Amino acid sequence: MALAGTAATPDASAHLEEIGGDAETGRLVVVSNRVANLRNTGQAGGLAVGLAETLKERDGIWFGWNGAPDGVTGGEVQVERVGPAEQVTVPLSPKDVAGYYLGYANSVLWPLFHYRLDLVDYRPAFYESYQRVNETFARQLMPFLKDGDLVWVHDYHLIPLARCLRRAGCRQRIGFFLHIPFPPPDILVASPNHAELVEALLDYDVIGFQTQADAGNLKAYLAERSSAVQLDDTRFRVGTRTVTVDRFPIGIDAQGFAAMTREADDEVQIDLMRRQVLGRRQIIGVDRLDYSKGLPERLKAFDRLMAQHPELEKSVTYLQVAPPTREKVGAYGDIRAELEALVGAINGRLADFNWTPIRYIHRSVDRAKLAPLMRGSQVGFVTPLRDGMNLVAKEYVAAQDPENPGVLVLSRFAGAAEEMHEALLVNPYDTDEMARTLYRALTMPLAERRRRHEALLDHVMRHDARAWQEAFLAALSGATGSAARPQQAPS
Ligand code: GDG
Repeated sequence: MALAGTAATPDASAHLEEIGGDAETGRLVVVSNRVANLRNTGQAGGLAVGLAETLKERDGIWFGWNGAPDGVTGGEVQVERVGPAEQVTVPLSPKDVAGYYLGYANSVLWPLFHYRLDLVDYRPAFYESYQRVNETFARQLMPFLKDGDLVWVHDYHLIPLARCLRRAGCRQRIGFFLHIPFPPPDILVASPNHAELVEALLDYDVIGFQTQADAGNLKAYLAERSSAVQLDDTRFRVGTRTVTVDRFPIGIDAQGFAAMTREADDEVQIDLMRRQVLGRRQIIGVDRLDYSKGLPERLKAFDRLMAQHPELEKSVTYLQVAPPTREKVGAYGDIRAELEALVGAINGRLADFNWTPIRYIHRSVDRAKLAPLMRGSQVGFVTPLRDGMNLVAKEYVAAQDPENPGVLVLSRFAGAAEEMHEALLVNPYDTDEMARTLYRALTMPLAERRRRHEALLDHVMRHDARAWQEAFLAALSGATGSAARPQQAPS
């Protein structure tokens, strides 16, 4: 068992026993669709950095797809040793990249779980591919598992993995963490596979969600449509086993991100000084270009702000970083076209020779630049239509100067809103409210900014990536579900 950020000190085994891991082997086995590069985590976000550090410090495995679109499903497994950890990657065929990854995961589950039934592109062949890949991953992972391992599976790509592992004879504790929202029963049942998906989830010992609301949605489904018996707030009896359903809100490497703002990037500093000389404030948004992030709604709100407050012209700019993602899925091309048309229309109407109101970057920006860019922005504009958590909201808070902090404007429909009460919460569908709130953020007195930021920063620092991992792994270590599991013959 391994904990984030804990060095392999001589007393580590005592700590492992304390939380119920097996000190002899007790490894952590992380499984996710893509494997973070354990050699270079500099560009990665919170999850990859946190888990990679954990695995590098202690024995462990990270297993997943190698990311290439042209392999053979079930083909040769690559094992790379990085310190005490192993990075294990497997290939997928073009047919399964299309069916499992672009298809079922990103054209069915992603829109469905983000409440976007209008964008679900359901095809039976996608589901077959999804099942086939999960079965193949399970078969390829089995030889790497040792007694006492804790297996931690991540995200919607791999919901059936525990079921497939159990069928292959796996008796280790297996936990699942869903990074994205889990919808209410009325939405979930629109999927032809809802019953199989939930049954497969129940093969995990711990099912973790970002929020109380998400955990509540699974509990509501179980109450309405399953024979699982609720034992207490978080535990269910499923046949002879006990399954834990709980919230484990993900955090960021808050110290690390704050430290990045102190390593001044020359270009960012020059940009900041230029804005200071011109008396310009900046609103910043940082999101993968995804329809769940509410980007057109944000642009419309900025446009409305400018229409209502013409005095802000030339004194406020909006910087939106939106790197490309999943471009082979049709809905992503549509959102890009919509966004680019809006940016062009608003800039064309409002810009002057010496002022571009919206700066839109459709490329990935270096992480070392993102942190100081956030610090130099007076408003963090984070308004997804639906989001599991949203790490950018936490990064923006961690990046601020506590003496003169900016203001976080946050969607009510981001998981982060369940925790970040001192942000200015908005409904991302309400353009007027968003425009009013942007104005309030831009004109907020220093004392109120400091009061709000202090509370937010305290929360982000205390509930960081390490705390998240520790909480999840403690729950998984303590899980009794698999102990009561009857031995299953390998199929
Ligand atoms: C999923 C869930 C949940 C963004 N642009 C650039 C860049 N980023 C970084 C951000 C942040 C990460 O990517 C995005 O994380 P989010 O949480 O905002 O969103 P998703 O990618 O949708 O993540 C989400 C998360 O999983 C974790 O559980 O919070 O709800 O949807 O770290 O800073 N990084 C760099 N350049 C960019 O241009 N380097």
